[in-house]
Amino acid sequence: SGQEGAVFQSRLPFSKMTPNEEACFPDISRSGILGHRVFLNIRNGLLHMWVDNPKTQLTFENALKRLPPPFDSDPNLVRRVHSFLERHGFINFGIFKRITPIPIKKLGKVIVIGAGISGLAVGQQLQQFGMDVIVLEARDRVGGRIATFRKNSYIADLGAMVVTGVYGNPMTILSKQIGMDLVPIQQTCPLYGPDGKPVPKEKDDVIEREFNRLLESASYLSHRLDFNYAGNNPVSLGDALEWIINMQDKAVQEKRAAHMQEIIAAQTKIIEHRKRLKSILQKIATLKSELQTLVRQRVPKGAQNENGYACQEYTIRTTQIKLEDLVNVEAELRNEGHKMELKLQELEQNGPSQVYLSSRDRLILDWHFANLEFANATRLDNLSLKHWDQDDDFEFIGHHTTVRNGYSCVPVALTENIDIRLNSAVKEIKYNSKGVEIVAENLKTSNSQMTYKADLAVCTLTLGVLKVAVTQEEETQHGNTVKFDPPLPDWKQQAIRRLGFGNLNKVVLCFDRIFWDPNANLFGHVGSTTASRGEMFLFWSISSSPVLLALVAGMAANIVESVTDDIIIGRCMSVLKNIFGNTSVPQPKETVVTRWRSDQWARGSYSYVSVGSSGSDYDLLAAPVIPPTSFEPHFSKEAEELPRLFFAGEHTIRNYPATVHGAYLSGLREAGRIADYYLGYP
Ligand code: FAJ
Repeated sequence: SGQEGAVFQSRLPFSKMTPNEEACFPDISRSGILGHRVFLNIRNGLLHMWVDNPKTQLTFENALKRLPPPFDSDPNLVRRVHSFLERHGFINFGIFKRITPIPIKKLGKVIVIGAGISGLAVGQQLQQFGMDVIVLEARDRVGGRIATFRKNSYIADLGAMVVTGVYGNPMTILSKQIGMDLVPIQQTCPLYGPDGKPVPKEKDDVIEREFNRLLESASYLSHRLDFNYAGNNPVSLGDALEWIINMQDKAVQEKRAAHMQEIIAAQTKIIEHRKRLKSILQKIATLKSELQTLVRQRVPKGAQNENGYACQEYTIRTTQIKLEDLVNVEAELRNEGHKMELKLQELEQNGPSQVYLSSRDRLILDWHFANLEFANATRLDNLSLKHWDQDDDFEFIGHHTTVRNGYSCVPVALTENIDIRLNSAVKEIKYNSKGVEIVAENLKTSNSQMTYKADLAVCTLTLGVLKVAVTQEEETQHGNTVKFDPPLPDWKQQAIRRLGFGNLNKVVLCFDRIFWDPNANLFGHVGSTTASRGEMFLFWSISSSPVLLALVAGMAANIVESVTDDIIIGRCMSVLKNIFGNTSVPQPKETVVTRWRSDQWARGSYSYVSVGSSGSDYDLLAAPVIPPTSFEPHFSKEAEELPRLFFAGEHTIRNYPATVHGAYLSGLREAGRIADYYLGYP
C-alpha cells in the first residue's frame, strides 16, 4: 500500500531512474539530484494514483490537479512523465473507464497476428494510442493458451491456471478491473506412493531436502566451478543432477568399502590378539606344570646341602614370579580383547547406509524432478544447466493464486472495442519497406483467402508455430504453416531454433461428488518408475465444484498425445482408486484430455531455456525486423529503416518467460516500441 507499494507493483525502483527513463528524459538525467527528485516524485505520485484506482483512466489533467505542490509547478514535465508512463504500459492499461475519447483519425494501420493474451494486450494499447488495429486469430475463440473448459457448473483451465505472485504482477491490476476471482493456493501437498499408501511426512521432508541440496550442488557445479561443458557439448540440468546422484552413490560405496576395511582390520587384530592370548595361556600351562613338578619334587631343607636348597628355592620362586607375570599379561590381554570385540561390534552395528537412495526414496525424488519438469514444460535433460533458471530473480512475491471463475475471463475482457477476426489463419506474412501484406485463410468459409495490408504487423505466433515456419516443415495442406516473405533474418531463425518449446498436458475429471480431502488443493502421486515420473504426478482441486485436474509432465506429456482418451482416463482412475479405494471413486461425468503439442495453433505449451540456448535468445526473439533494403530511389531513408515486423508473446520476454503475465507485458512493451517508431516520442 502507499506510494512505495504502487511503485513496487509497477516493477520500478522507488528512488532511482531506470536506464529507459534516463534515455527518455536526458534533460532530467543530466540535471542533478534535485531534478531527479522532482521527476521521481511526479512519477511515483502518478503510479500511486493509477494503482489506487485502475478502473478509471488517469488523465494528465486529473493527475496534475492531484499532485501536491511543488510537484505540480511544471505542467510540461508532468505531461511528459504522464505520456511516458502511458506509452510504456505503466498506467492506463487493461480495461478501464475512459474519460478522454480515443482519437478518431487513425494514425497508422496494424495487423496483430494471434489473439492470445500478448496479441490482445498489444491490440488494446495500440488502439488507445490511436492506431487502426485488426487482430487475426486462427481459432474460433480468443485467449490462445489461456483456455477454460466450462460445462454446467464445471470450470477447469486447460492451459494457464496459476497467477504466480501478486506483487508486481500486472494480473493484479487486471483483477481489480475485471471480475477475476483470485483464490490463494494451499501449498501443502500430501504424497501417495506407487502403492497408493501415504508417504510419511518425515520421509517426504527428508527427500525434499535432498532434492534441494541436489539443485544447490548443480548450481555450484555450474556457477562456481564453471562446469558447463563436457568436451564441446553444453551440459544439461538433467545430466548434472544424475552425475551428482552417481557421485553421491559412489561416495556411499567408497564409505562402505572403507568401513569394510576397518572391520577387516579390527577382525585381523582380534585374531592376532587371540593368537597371543593362546600362546600366553600355553606358556602359563607349561609354567604351572613346571611349578607343580618343582613343588612336588621339592627336597626339604635338611635333606640336601645349603647350596642345593637355595638353588631349588630360587628356581621355584622365579617360576612363580614368571607365572604371576604371565597371569597379569593374560588379564591385560583379555581386557584388551574385550575392548576389541566391543569396537568390532560397534563397527558392525553402525555401518554407513547401504545405498545413497533406496529404490523407494529414488521414486520420491523422481516425483520432485517431475514437478520441476512441469514448471519447465520439458525433461530435465533438455534444460541448459547454466541458464535454465535465468529468470529466477524476477519472480513476483506474494500468494500464488488460481482464477476460480476460469482464466479465460481475462482474454475475453480484453477483447473490448478491438476488431478481432476469428477463424482467420494467417498463411503468409509479406513485408517490405512500404508495409506488410498478410494473407489469411478463413477457416469457416473454406479456402477463402483475404489479404490485409497495413503499415506493420505484430507477430504473436507461438514459438512452436515459429519453429515449424523456419524449419519449413511442410505438413498437410491444412496444417498451420506460416510463410515469411522474405524469410526471417538468420539471427532470428537461429534463436527460434535454439530456444526450447516444451509440453505439458492436463486431464480434467468432473465428478458428482468430492472423495478427496476438500481442504487440500493439491495431492501428489509417486510414479512406479523413473521413466513414468511425470504421468499424473499431481492432482489439483481448485474449483468450487468436484473437479480434479491431473498434470502430465516431462516425458509422459508427449507420450499421452499418441494415446486415446479412454486409456488416459483409465490410467487416472486406477491411480485414484489405488489411493482412495475402488468403491470410493465414482465414474467421472465429464472428462477432457489436452494435447498441446498436437494443437496446430500452439505446437506445445511454453518456452524453456534449452541446452545450447540462453536468456539472450529471448531478446533476439523480441527484436523487431527491418525489411531488406528496397533500393527504390523515391523511397525515404527513414521509411527504409522502419521495422515492419514486431514480435510479442511469452517467448519474447527474457525476465518473465513462459507465463501469462510475461506474455501480457511483452504486448505492452511492443505497443510502446511501435508507438515510439510510428507516432514519435510523446
Ligand atoms: O499456470 O502464467 C500457468 N500460469 C502462467 N502460464 C502458464 C501456466 C504455467 C506456468 C506457471 C508459472 C510459471 C511458468 C508457467 C503452469 C501451467 O499451469 N500453465 C500453463 C499450462 C499449460 C497447459 C499451457 C499450455 C500454458 C501454461 N502457461 C503459459 C501461458 O499460458 C502462456 O505463456 C501464455 O498464455 C502465452 O500467451 P501468448 O499470447 O504468448 O501466446 P498464445 O498461444 O496464447 O497466443 C498465440 C495465438 O496465435 C493463439 O491464439 C493461436 O491460436 C494464434 N495462432 C497460431 N497460429 C496462427 C494463429 N493465429 C492466426 N494465424 C495463425 N497461423
